[in-house]
Amino acid sequence: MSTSIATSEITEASLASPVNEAVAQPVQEGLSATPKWLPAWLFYDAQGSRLFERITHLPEYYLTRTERAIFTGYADGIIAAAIDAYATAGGTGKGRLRLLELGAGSATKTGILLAAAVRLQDETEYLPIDVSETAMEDACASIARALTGVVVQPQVANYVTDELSIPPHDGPTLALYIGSSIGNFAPHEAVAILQNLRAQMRPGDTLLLGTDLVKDAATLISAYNDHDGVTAAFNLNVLRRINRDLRANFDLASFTHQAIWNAEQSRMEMHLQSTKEQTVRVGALRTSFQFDAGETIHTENSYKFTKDAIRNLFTQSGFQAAHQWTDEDQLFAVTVASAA
Ligand code: AVI
Repeated sequence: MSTSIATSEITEASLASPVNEAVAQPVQEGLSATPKWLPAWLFYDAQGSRLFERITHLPEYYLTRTERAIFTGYADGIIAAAIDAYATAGGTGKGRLRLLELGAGSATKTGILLAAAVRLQDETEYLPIDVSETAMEDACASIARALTGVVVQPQVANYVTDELSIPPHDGPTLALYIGSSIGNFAPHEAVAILQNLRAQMRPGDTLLLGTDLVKDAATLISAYNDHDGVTAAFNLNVLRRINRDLRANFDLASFTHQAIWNAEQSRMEMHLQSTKEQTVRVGALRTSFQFDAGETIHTENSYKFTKDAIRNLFTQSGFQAAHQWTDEDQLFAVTVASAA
């Protein structure tokens, strides 16, 4: 080992704040792989979450406004479907319908369904489950501000990696998994998430799943490659996060955003492409990663569903589709399924 390398390692180590292992491990694994990849959850630091919020307002990103419009148009029917499914399954609990949500909801979309539940039964329990305490606090505060009659009982838990533990309830539960969040998981992971939820449900409980539908490639690609470059900034922000969390020296100007429709896998893919041959140092890992000109890092999959694929997903995870609502352009589907 040369003196200069030893010195730089000591300097990096001694300047180091404690290494964020949750970030270090997947970055080490993903950037050592061929082709290189990074997990999509790395997008969501404070800046990434702000950029995602901006994406949801972009004209090209039809997903959020379309799902919201379906909720606005059919909220009463959605709540009625959940209550009916409980009665049909012979549920005898005396309690009111409660809403549970995988992920911390925002007042806007979840609030539409909560408001419908409150209209029907005066008071509604709402149990958001999210890994981020901060996201949960923000969501609970905005729900509480926007709606009276909602009793919020947040739970901090990772519903992807850990077994869920949902408090018992003497009445029906409607679990929300909305916003096309299921689409960011590989098919086997999506089944595992829904099975985890199903294991905690009782006969007559229901799941409301929001899924983006397969459509023409041009519409999909522009939703993930908007004119103003907000999605590009969101994608590139993952490198900024690694620079900060792991003391790396990614030059963001030498990577470009790519959005690709993979028809065979039925998914939009996001990648970051290196514009030149370069070496990137990741101080906290004491490793450098080599990039060829044109080499890519695969940063996200966003699966798009046909109606058959939605039905299959439910069947594989122990649910049965009961009602489905879509917009008139068939962009997005909201399906209520009962625990089979
Ligand atoms: C959070 N998720 C459902 C978004 C999606 O559409 O897959 C994340 C996103 N990626 C690029 N734009 C939005």
